[in-house]
This record gives sequence, structure tokens and C-alpha cells, in this order.
Amino acid sequence: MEPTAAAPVVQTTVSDHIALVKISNPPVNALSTAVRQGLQQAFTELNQNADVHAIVVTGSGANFIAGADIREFGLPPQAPALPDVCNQIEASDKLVIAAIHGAALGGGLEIALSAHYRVAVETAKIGLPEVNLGLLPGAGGTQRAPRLAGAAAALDLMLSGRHAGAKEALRLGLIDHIATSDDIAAEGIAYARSLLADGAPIRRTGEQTAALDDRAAQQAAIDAARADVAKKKGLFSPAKIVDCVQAALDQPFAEGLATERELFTQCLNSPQRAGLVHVFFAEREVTKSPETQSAKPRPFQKVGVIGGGTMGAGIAVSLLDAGLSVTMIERDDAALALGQSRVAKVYDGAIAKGRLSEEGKAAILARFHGSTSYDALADADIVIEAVFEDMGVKKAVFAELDRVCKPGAVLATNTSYLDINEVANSVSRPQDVVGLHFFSPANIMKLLEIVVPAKVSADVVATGFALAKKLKKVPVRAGVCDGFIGNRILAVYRQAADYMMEDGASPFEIDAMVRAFGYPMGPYEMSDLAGGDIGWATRKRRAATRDPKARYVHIADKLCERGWFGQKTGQGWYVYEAGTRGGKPNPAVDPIIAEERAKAGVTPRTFTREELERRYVAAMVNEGAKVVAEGIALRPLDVDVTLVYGYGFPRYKGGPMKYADLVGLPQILADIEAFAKEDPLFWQPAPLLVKLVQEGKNFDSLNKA
Ligand code: 3H9
Repeated sequence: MEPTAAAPVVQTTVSDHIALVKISNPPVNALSTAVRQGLQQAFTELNQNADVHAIVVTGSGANFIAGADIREFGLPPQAPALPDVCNQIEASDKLVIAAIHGAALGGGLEIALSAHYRVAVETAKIGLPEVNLGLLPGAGGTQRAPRLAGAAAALDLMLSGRHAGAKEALRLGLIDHIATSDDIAAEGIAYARSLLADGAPIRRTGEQTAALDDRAAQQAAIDAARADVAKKKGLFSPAKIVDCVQAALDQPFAEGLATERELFTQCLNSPQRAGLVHVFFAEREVTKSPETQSAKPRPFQKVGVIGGGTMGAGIAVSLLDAGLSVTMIERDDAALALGQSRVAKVYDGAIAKGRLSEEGKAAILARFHGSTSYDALADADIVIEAVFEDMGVKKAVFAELDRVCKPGAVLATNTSYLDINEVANSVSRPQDVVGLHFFSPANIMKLLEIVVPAKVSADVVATGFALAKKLKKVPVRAGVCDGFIGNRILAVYRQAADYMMEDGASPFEIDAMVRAFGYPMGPYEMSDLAGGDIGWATRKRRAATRDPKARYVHIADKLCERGWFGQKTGQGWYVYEAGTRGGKPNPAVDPIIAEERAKAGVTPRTFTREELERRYVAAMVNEGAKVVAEGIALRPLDVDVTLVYGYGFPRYKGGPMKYADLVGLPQILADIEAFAKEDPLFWQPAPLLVKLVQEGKNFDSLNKA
């Protein structure tokens, strides 16, 4: 068969003096090199074509243009650069109209802002989300958006990265007209004709000044944004966005573009860009597992939740919010009433904040049922068990589910560490049993570990992924082991923290280091929030199987023995005074630490913040490598997404495995080998890490395999 020539990514047709320039670069018409070249060529030709009076730019498929091609960042730049294409479009001496449907984001909106007029369908998504990738709009967006919408609106869009609808964009001055039909090409052409008929002038955005005329108001908006950005430490690009808007106010257009270019390049070269772009692709990759490729999910509408505790109630809210119908099972009327009230309380909170009406709450709760009998689950498509973490209790629940559930119902456990193979093998239908590990609060936290036991059928796993999508959660496939991906790694870096504490660092120093690294809170603050008793229970459970030669730090147990479980008991590592937010370091912790150090024969030493950080991160990365090598996580990127979405690892550092790549694996390994001189049992280098270093490869090489 003859090979067919690929269709050009930019197609031009001219009809009755109107040129239609259509971008066809699936899936989202990203501005790849070929598209930029195509646009450049199209505009060069059309500008020379005397027959053409107006040019309409539009996208084929579901979107106008989703932005620059993110896959090209970090590669050697190819001409033409996007800012040059935008400038060429703006300079056109034919009337240029952008006709927008779907996404006009980032570079896509920058193309549209370079046109002389813009029309969009009502459902269009208009925005400058570069900040989410560690960037700023680098093709004139920081200069053109304020010229159309003023500094405040432009800053809001660029700093939040949010999408505006067409109505809002019209109000802000970013578009000129809302299309009445969804045939965007026809709408663009009709709009072009009406502009020509009205004798509308060529209106170059770079020459507009009206939105910036009130300089005092613009300056006030910039100052307010700068103050706001200063409060949110960590990210690099937001302050640069504010600098660009200041340039839009102070500098002539061409100079402003040059400033933007310089600051964009700084962002492009920052490790934050590499980390954030990694997470952008990783959070899409995790949705693809062998099972989602090979099997279709089972249909689901009715979901059962066993248990009305914090977790069960949070899961129920998450399901209800997604429009599903939910039946909660509890052991008696009182427990059921409590579970139901936990659910109702979430919606009362939403009403108090003005996010929901009483009628809205009633409509949601009409889909929410409760029962003390498992028989109420006879027609459930999925059942999620969220009862006490005890194998005997779980097996008893699953025996009931095995008895009442219809054939083909998915039977899920929300256990955070128990052996799901054992649960599955206790019923007559192990192929239907899967782990769905939600994170607390389950209606808020985005991560869902989908834990895959040995006998589960592929369509059940695929159903887990489909459920995650329905719940707008980020699914990560995990294998069965104690703690799966996230809690297993957490246990190890928390242990590293405890060792540093016993060796001389204070828990408050460690928390401060972890916050400075970019986490919202440190491990001891986290333990106080979650309840110290939870970790204590885990440690007690593991005591029987712990290597007797392994070092064990008793300090946390000593706090728990005193009943100091953190926030819920008024004190833990920190003291919590009623009526105040957050806690203060608990002075009573210091003598406990001192006593334990003495018992362990440790002479305390000091650690620099960098030393603390290197140990904490090395422990995380080393265990992450073991989790990947054992197949518990499919790829390093699955570890990254788990730690970013479930444990607060700073997104802009890309997750621990990406961060290790950026630091350099040889350095991480050298650190581990140095620490191993003190404690060779704990600091055993992961064989995968050693292998990658020997081969001169990084973790990312495994993501692409
Ligand atoms: C920028 O523009 C910089 C400029 O200012 C300056 C330059 C000088 N590039 O999300 P989905 C892929 S920065 C390459 O699942 P949806 C995505 O990976 C950019 N690929 O679909 C996925 O691939 P796969 C600013 C991209 O319908 C597929 O498309 N723009 C890009 O749920 C489908 O994506 C943004 O940040 C891209 N730009 O959502 C917008 N975008 O199928 C980023 C997507 O292989 N994109 N892909 O997994 C989005 O927000 C969403 O993708 C969008 C569609 C809302 C468009």
C-alpha cells in the first residue's frame, strides 16, 4: 500500500474573500513546531493574497488551541518562536478573527489575543494557566491581556490559572462576541463578514491602551497581587507574572514583550517548570493501567458504603457529589444515625458557606439511604467497606457481602495496609475484590490508590479507575504490600525523621525543614492532626514482625502512653490551646526526648537544615525505588503522583522520584551509602537505584519504558 501523506496540521481555504485557517493537531491542537510553521506560512501567503479581506483562525476537533506543546519544553527551540507567530498575526493588514470553541488556553489564548477580534462559543474555556506549569504566558499574553482586560483581571487569570467561560471573557473585554451556534467555523466567517460590512478597523491589541488608562487603579491591582504572591512562598513564576504586568503598565509594548521574554526564559529554565510539567503528564499517565487498556469497566450507579465513621462518611459524600446513589450500612440505628449526620454536616457546611442551597442538599440526600441490614445492598453495583482495620472484622463484612451482593458486584475494601489477597481469598468470588484506598478527608483528598490483588479480574480494576474518574480523583494503581505505595514510603521517611530526632534534632526543627522544603506541614504536625494513636497502632501491629536488630525510637510511643494524641487531646508534639489556630511546640516533649536519648546511649548532635533534608528525601527516594522494583508501583511516576496528591510533597518539585532525578541519582546514592556507615540495616541502598546509577540512567527512563 502506498503511504499516504500526513494531512497538514494547518489548513487554509479561501471562499468569497474570507480565508479560514484551521489547526488540526490532535488531541488538543497544541502549538507544536509544525503548527507554528504552518501558521507562519499561512499568514505570509494570505497577507500577500489580494483576494483575501479577512482571515479567520479556528481549531478542528474539540478545541481551539490548548496552548504551547508542553512536550517541547526543555528541548532545543525550533523556529518560528510562538511570540513571533503572534506578532506576525497581529501585524497582519487583513482583518484577523479568532473563532474559539473548547480550550483557548495559554499560547492558544495568546494567538487569539493577537487576532484583531475574537468570537467564542458560550462553552469555551479561556485562560492563561501557565502558572500551573511553572511558567508565565510567554507569547505576549502578559502584555496583551492587561491591555484588553486591565491589570486586575489579567493578574487574576494568570495567577490562578483558572478557565473563564465566554460570558466572563466578554465582560472582561478578552473576547468581542459570543457565537449563537456551535458551528464555530461558520460563526467565525459570519462574524468576519459583519465586521467587514461595518467597516471595522484593524485593531491591534498591542496598540490598545484604554484598559490601562487609570494608572493608579492598575498600580493598586499590581501592588495587591505582589503582596498576595509574597505571602504564598515557594513558587517561582507568580512574582515574575506580576513583574510582567508592571512592565505592561510602564513600558512601551515592544519593550514589555522583551521583558516578558526574558522572564519567561528564566521560568522555562527553572527546576520548578521541570517538576510541574512532569506532574502534568504523570497525572494523566496514571489513569492508564494494563487493566484499563485491556478491559471495559462494569457499569455502576448504586454504591454501598459499609461504615459511617469519618472515612465511610467522607467516601459517601464523595460518591454523592458525583451524582451516584449511596446506601450506608452500620451495625445499629445509633451508629447509622451518627454516620448519616456526619454526611449531612458536610452539606450544612456548604450551605453555611453559601455554596449550596437547602433544596440542593435535599436533592443530594434523596440519593442517600441507610440501613442496618446488609440485604439493602442486594442491587449495589459497587460496595466499599470502610470499617475498623482488623482482618477478622473485614472478613466478617466480606462474608456478608458475599451472601447478599448480586453476581458481578465489585467488592472493595478501603483498608490502608491489610493484605487484600487474604480478604479476597475469604470469599467465593475473589475476582470481584479490589482495594480502593481513599485518603482522609475522603471527599476532599484527590488521591485514590487502586490496590490490585492477585485474583482480581481486569474489568474490576478498570471499574476502580472509572469510579475515580467519576469522583474526579487521581487514581494510582498499587500492588498489595503493607502500606501499598504511599503509607509504605511514609513509614520509612517518618522512621528517618525519628532517627534524626533521637540523634539530636528537635521535632520542631524537622517540621520546619519539611515546611521549608514545600510541604504544607511537617511529619510531627501531621501526626498531631491525624491523631498520634493511628501511627501507634501501626507500630504495635508491626512490632511482632520487626527485625529485632532494627533500631527503634520509642519517643512517639512515650507521648501516646501519656494519652497525648495531638489536636484531639489538646497536646501531642505541640500544645493546642482552645480558641487558637495551630499549636505551639510542647515543652514537655523535650525531657522525654532527652530521656530516650540517654536510654539509647545517644550523644545528641546538631544537624543543619540541609542535612535533615537530605536524609528525609533519601529515605523517601530509596523506598520509592524499592516499591517500583517490586512492581508495587508501575513506574516511578506513580510514586510521584501518590506522594504529591496524598502526602503533600510539593507539586513544583515533581514528586520524590522526579526530584531525585533533578538532584542527580549519584548524589542520592552517595548520601545513602554515607548514612549506611551509621546504620547499614536501615540505609540499604535500593538495588534499582544502584543499577540506574551504574547505567548512568535516571528514574524518568523507566517512565518511558
Ligand atoms: C504555554 O502555552 C506557554 C506559552 O504561554 C508560551 C510559549 C512560548 N501540549 O487533559 P487531557 C495532551 S504553556 C501537549 O487528558 P481533557 C495530554 O497530555 C501551555 N500535549 O484532555 C493528553 O495526552 P494523552 C498552557 C497536551 O479533555 C491529551 O492532550 N496550556 C497539551 O481532559 C488530552 O489531554 C495548558 O496548560 C499541551 N498543551 O482536557 C493547557 N494539553 O492523551 C493544558 C493537553 O497522550 N491542557 N495535552 O494522555 C489542559 O488543560 C487540558 O489538556 C485541556 C483538555 C483542558 C486542554
